[in-house]
Amino acid sequence: MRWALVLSLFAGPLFADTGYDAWLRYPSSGVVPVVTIMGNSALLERARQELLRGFRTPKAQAIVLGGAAPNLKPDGYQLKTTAGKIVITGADDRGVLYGAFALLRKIALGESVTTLDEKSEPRVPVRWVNQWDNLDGSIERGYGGRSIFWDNGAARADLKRVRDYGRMLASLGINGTSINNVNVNPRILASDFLPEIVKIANTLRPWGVRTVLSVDFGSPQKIDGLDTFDPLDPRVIAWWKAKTDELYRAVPDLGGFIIKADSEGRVGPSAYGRTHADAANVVARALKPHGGMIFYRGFVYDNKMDWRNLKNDRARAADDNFRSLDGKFDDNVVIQIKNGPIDFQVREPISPLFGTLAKTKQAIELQITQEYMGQARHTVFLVPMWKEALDFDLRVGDRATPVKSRVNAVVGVSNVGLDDNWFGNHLSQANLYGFGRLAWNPDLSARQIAEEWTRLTFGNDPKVIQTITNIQLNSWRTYENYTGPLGLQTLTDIVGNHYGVAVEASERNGWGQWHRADSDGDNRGVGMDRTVATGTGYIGQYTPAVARIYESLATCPDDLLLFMHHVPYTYMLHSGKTVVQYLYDSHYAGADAVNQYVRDWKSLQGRVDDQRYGEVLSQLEYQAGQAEVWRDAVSNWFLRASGIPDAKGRVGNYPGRMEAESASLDGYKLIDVTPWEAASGGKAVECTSASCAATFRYSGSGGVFAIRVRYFDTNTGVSRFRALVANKVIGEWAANDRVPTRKIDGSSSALRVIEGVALQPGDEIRIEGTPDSGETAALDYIEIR
Ligand code: GCV
Repeated sequence: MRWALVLSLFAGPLFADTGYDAWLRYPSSGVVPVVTIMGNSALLERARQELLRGFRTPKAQAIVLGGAAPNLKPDGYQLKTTAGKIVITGADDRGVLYGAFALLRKIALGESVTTLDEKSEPRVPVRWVNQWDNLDGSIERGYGGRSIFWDNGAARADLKRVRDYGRMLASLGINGTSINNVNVNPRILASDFLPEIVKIANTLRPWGVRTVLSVDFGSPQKIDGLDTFDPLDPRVIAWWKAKTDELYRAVPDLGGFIIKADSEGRVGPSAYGRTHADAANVVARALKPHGGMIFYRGFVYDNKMDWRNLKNDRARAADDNFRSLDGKFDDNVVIQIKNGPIDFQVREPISPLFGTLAKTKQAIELQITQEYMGQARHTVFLVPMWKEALDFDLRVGDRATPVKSRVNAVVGVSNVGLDDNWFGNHLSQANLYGFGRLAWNPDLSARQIAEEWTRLTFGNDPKVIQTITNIQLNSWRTYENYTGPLGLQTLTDIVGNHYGVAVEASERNGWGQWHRADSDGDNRGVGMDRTVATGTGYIGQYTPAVARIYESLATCPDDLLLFMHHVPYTYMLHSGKTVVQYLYDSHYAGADAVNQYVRDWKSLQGRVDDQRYGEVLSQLEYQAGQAEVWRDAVSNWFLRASGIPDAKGRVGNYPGRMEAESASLDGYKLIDVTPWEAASGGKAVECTSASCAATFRYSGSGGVFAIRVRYFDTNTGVSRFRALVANKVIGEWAANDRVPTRKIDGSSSALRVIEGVALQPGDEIRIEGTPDSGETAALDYIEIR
């Protein structure tokens, strides 16, 4: 037993690791420091404990914690070595805690701490995350398991995960989190619910993380039965004041509220013909005496727009709604604006509202949870995208105006859950890390953040650092390449799970995520005309210098072309390719890149602990299979729409592929798949009896091949599959993946690769499927490579 323990300590990275510790991994050898605290607070105590837990040097090091560092913004810290002691001072105790984490980061990164003399302070005072957790324990757009805060309508009995989340947030300098969904259950403000909030706030407080509540604007009516929630009604004004006072008596450091109003079915001031300023200010005035803030979301739009009207445009909504209100908000109101004008698509331009609002506080809202970005089943490192947003030059007054210079707060929708690794994917943790680091210092480079995260999370082996950093840094472009390049937005099921491919799901409905790809008529082409000259006029919402760039085809960047303009499929890009050929090429490049990630990751076997090695490998292999579905679906869809073949002859030609519908079927029945592009040839076969089989005859030459089986894995049951060649079993598997669909579609399409199969001409390849609980062991094709 004892030897097993000793061995496991020396086994390097090969032991099992659930990923729970994220980037907070500390050396196991070295001497514990002698830590003295100057002062007395829970925050200082946390800082001390953290140093005792993680600070290790060859000789005992004295560390002094506390005391004010002059001339620092709130939360800032100073690290200084004086007379052999490391002294951590701060603008406040929270700053000292952040200084302790900064010191630990230095140690973990192998930096010298012998002659420290540095200060650091955050760019913005408010660095919050939002959680979209429902009180029943589910999370809207959460991909890492159920809520760490709530279960069955109350605070979770065991709040250990909340404590550990607070620690993770503090390690990044994040100083607040909302704890419930912006699509609010009004009960959050019921008086008898308050003790539940208190439990969570008490757990987060020692980490300097303020609790924030999402509140429903109709609360006065929904909670206390007032017959109105009109923001100008004196009874409503009094209600907000009394409710806020009550909350602050129980949670004196509450950060404030978030409100989503008049958006996606939430009630708002429009019910009484009032403005968003009326709505925000009534709540702001209740918060003001307590130092609380209201984050009022700029995400206001009409989701029932007439798609036939080519002048309608959801992208205009935020600016249209808030432009005339600039200067009318109280000073503790912050307009929380998503980075792009639509909704966290794979690529969007910056929201013009950042340039428009000049007399109103604003926050940039980024999405850490990967809603339209592969839902943590795909690795997509979002820091490069956020950097582009924060660095975007709005040219206000024709002067350099990066977005990061306009915002007073940075907010990220995080949605961690109960999964051991918090997000459902080890590599997705880098997004929370990167968010926190950028919120503190938006000037850090994406590479620096990726490298830092990799070293803290996977260790200092140069090959590991280089491989993981490269995957991360290229992953956004890769994902864009196979899901929605040139500003098309993510070509997913936008009225459903926002995950799998469904090219037309965004069209012909009121949600306004249109890409206007036409297959006939005079307008045959693709993209949404948002120009001032002939389109929706959206481009005119930018400052003149930015508008000029987007308005002209000559200067509009290729990456956003189809967001801004409607062009023929044959339109020549700056890159020298036609639009349609670029669509084909980028999809092949994207799918190839993910296959390369799999190979790259395999080169890390033995250099990364076995558990995370295996889990990331499965994730990347799955992603590679999904990238091919996307590739084939989108390129076939555009082949049909444009009628223009792929100059490289790939689209529609799949050597070695044999469709299930042309196999000899025993029990399997032919079905049409919706959307058609989600299955090869638009068709699949499914089994509605006890078991079925599809038999293919191999007619190629003899050799050793990989057999790739494309099947469907829904979330209704666990079907089983068996593959046989000449009656010998070559593979068996269960369709038990975690996917967000009950349907046979792009989200459930899955790939099984069986390597090293010897085939002779005439061999029978047989796939047997056994359905389970409504999952029909459906098959799309097999491919021999
Ligand atoms: C919480 C998108 C998401 C919704 C989300 C909304 C918002 O529409 O799909 O799940 O609601 O944005 O940000 O409010």
